[in-house]
Amino acid sequence: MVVDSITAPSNAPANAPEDLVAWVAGVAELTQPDRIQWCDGSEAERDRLYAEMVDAGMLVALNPELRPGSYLARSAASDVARVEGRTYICSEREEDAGPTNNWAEPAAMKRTLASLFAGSMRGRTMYVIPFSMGPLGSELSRIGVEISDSPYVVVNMRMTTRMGTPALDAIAAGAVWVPAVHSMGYPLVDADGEPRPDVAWPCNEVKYITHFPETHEIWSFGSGYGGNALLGKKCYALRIASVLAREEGWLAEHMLILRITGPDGRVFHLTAAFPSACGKTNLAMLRPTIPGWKVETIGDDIAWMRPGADGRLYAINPEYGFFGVAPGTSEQTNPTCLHALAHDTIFTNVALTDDGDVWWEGLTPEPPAHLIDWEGLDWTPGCGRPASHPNGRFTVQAEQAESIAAEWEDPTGVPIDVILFGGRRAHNVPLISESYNWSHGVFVGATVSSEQTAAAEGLVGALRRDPFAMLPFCGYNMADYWGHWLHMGEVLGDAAPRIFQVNWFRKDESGRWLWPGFGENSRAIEWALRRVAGELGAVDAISGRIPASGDLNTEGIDISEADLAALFALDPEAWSAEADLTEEYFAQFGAKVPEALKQELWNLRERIAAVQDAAE
Ligand code: TSX
Ligand code: MN
Repeated sequence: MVVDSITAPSNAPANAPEDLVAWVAGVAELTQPDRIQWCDGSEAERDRLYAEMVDAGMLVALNPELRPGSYLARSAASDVARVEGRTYICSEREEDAGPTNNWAEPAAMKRTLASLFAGSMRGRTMYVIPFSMGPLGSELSRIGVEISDSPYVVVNMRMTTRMGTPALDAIAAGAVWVPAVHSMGYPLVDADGEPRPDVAWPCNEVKYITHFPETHEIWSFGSGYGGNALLGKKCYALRIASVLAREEGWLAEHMLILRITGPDGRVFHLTAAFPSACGKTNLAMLRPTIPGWKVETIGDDIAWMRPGADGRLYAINPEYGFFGVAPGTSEQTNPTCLHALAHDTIFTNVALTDDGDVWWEGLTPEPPAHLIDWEGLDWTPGCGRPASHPNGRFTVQAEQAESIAAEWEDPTGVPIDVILFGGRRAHNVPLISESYNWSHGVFVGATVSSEQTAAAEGLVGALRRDPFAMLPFCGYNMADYWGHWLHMGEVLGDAAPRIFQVNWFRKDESGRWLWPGFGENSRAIEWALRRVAGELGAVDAISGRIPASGDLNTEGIDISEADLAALFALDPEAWSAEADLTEEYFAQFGAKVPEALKQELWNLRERIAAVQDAAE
């Protein structure tokens, strides 16, 4: 389905509705591509694109014996991550974007975009990519159409969303769809209109990742990387979906989803929100070390949740694949993930081995003697540069994970029992504690933080807040989002999931990890599930309810009584200082901070004071 003239948008599939065809024609008129290709999502289409990209030098085909069906892309050094500084929420009113988002007036941003997109696809193919976030036909799913001039985007969208003809058929049957326009911003003509050659990773110095929450539109210019370009993921499934969710009474969250079966066969479902660099994908593919427990994966990044007919909260994973950070993934940290990457995987910005396979920091204790690094340069172990970019990625279909649950595509979703909020905290926050009630849980989610670990992040040890792990992903005012969570608690009532705070990263004074983490985290999860099952009591503490002595299952691990006590130690002075920081943090949201969260801060101070009084 390729035509040579944009004057013939009739190359659209016969069932493409008029409004879709007109939108595609309008974007083509603006961006002036040489060709339009409507993507059907087939393997033949994918293989044709792979071959074209290998020919053009945009992809390296990996050794089919070692890594069948797999490819390596190397991006431009200037285009290696999401660009939060260039990400905008363009609501009519600035206060609806809130203090944690960049805001631009929608009409002004549309003018800026119109000039950037004008002619931006000259010399290129414009791909029309219909996709479904969530299983086709599910009440919880949503359709989108991305237009992109990047074939890399097409093959990645095919693995991370349900892309192609079935999504177009849903539109033809009347489904509402979100328009999402993407251009790398590198037309194959120069400023004088003369043809110019392509490059291995086209992009533009100028980047804009823009969202229009009132009209439910996405426009992204200048980057070909990850969440900047695969618009179904962060742009749609989080930023726009968070807006839709508030309008319609559901939740679009930056959470993994797990299915857990206990020794007695009882099944639980859990979602968990963590800021970056906390090992979310590792938890999504957890191998429990405690006998009799089984963990299966439903999703590793995003959960869409809605009250079901029985009043409980049901979750789907809107994605079809994983787009995860490769460095640090190993047989030790996440064997399930590593095995999923054995074939049919796209790697981006990792190193190439001499035998045509991939390597990244952390994959093996010893690096190979020679590599081609993520920038395409010769690399040897002593050279002083990392071989892969720290944000180097894999793209793989979820079904390739051996841990994937049979229910992961269930259109009704799975009923959620437990929600975890985690951060990376060397001090203060215990291994696990249970929220006193829903509004306390929302307070915990709203105040989640990680300690900064690198000077580049700011003051080392300072708290970086990442409320609900949604700081860069909420499509509207963060304080209004907290209000929506409080509202959902009222809707759910007694059927609401129980909320827990976890911290795998606590250290002693000498900087030693107090908790072994990884598969052993199943012990903390077991405690949470046994609480939900009503099998265990708990001890009221400053942060919430913590395990009574002996209730956390430590059978089979070597952990001293002193370390165990230190994992749950709660210092009232340190918590008092943290409460002061929380008050300052809330102040930036002004009058929008919900009363219930101010009350929770008050309650926290009361619990701290009670401990201090008892000590006197
Ligand atoms: O992913 C991690 N998880 C969650 C696993 C399900 N990581 C890696 C974080 C970077 C992405 C962790 N690192 C975890 C963890 O639970 N815990 C730690 C800290 C840690 C690191 C190494 C050890 C112990 C703790 N090693 C030994 O004790 C030998
Ligand atoms: Mn994420």
